[in-house]
Amino acid sequence: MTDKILLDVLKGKNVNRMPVWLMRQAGRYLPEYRRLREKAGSFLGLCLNADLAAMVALQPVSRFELDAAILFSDILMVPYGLGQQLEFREKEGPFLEPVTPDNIKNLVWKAEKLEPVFGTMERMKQKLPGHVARLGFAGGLWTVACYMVEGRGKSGFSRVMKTDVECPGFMDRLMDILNDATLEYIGRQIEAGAEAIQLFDSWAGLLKGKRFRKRVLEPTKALIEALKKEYPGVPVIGFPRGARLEDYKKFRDMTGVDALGLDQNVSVDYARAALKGKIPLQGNLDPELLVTGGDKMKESAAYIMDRLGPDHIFNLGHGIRPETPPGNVAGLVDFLRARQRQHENSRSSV
Ligand code: 1CP
Repeated sequence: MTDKILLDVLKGKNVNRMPVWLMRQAGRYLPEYRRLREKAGSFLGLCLNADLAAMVALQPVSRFELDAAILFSDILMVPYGLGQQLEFREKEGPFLEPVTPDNIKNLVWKAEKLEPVFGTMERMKQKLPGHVARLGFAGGLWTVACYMVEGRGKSGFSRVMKTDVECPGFMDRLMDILNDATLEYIGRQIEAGAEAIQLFDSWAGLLKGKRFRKRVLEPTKALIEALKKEYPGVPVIGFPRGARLEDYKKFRDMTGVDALGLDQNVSVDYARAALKGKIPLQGNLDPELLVTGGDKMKESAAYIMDRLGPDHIFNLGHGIRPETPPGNVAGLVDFLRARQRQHENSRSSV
């Protein structure tokens, strides 16, 4: 056993308490984040300022009793390191100059452009309390390819869906480039101090059947295999958000992930009956419930905890929404801790 309960769960050890962390736990819902974000001038500037980014990563951990801190960066830093033009516009999200068969040759990976991101992880290693696990992350290759080809997020992904059907060779080439860049991006995070990695395949759910296999299952398996060769002791949490239920199962069984992140559309009962057992699960409280808070949030959290815990990694089904009152996050974490103590007491008094 280590003193990091999240790592214990990821390594299959028995634990008496459920680890908790929340996707996007650092971000716009926190006033102290908004202040540092303003100081940095832009979101990209914040990601490339190791001192400020490390402070941001630590903010939620100093407010709430969480078991992990996640690197403060973005999945789109890989396209940035490949030289693709990237801009985060206020309230509109990311804009990239779309990659096409004509300009793909211009993508050249330069890890040195991301030196500050690795510096953020080094600072997290120096500053985080010993029981808090350090998570690194990257986007799933399909999801990052979606943004690179589409050029943006909000308006949907029709261009990349069409390109994948009409120019599969181009997509294969892009995914190969992304595989190599992502491997180094993750490797450098591990060398800087990351103890586990989450792969966010946020748009996995756009695909099904053969295309899910080709763009999600196979590339994830290859990436994890290569990663495990170099860093066998570092667990990987996979998150194929929006995937069909049968695809979640395939993802669990075929990719080599050490834990499976569930979005809020996977029912807890299905997860318990069909997904739980082989590897730890993570998720899947609806982030909307954290916006409303109150008894409904607590009931759903208790349901997840009772049906899936304690070797479950408590989390949301997707990132915290910016409009979430920070008090609700405190309410959730305190509720989980208190309920756990209750369970422990009732066990020890039997
Ligand atoms: O204005 C701001 O301050 C920027 C908002 C923001 C933040 C706080 C963006 C822009 N990215 C991030 C940080 C971030 N992104 C983290 C670290 C913080 C943490 O988790 O605590 C992580 C893990 C991500 C991952 C990420 N970025 C994903 C995967 C998870 C998910 O949400 O599905 C995706 C899809 C992105 C792309 C992205 N970056 C930012 C935005 C607004 C988006 C989504 C764009 C869209 O498709 O609409």
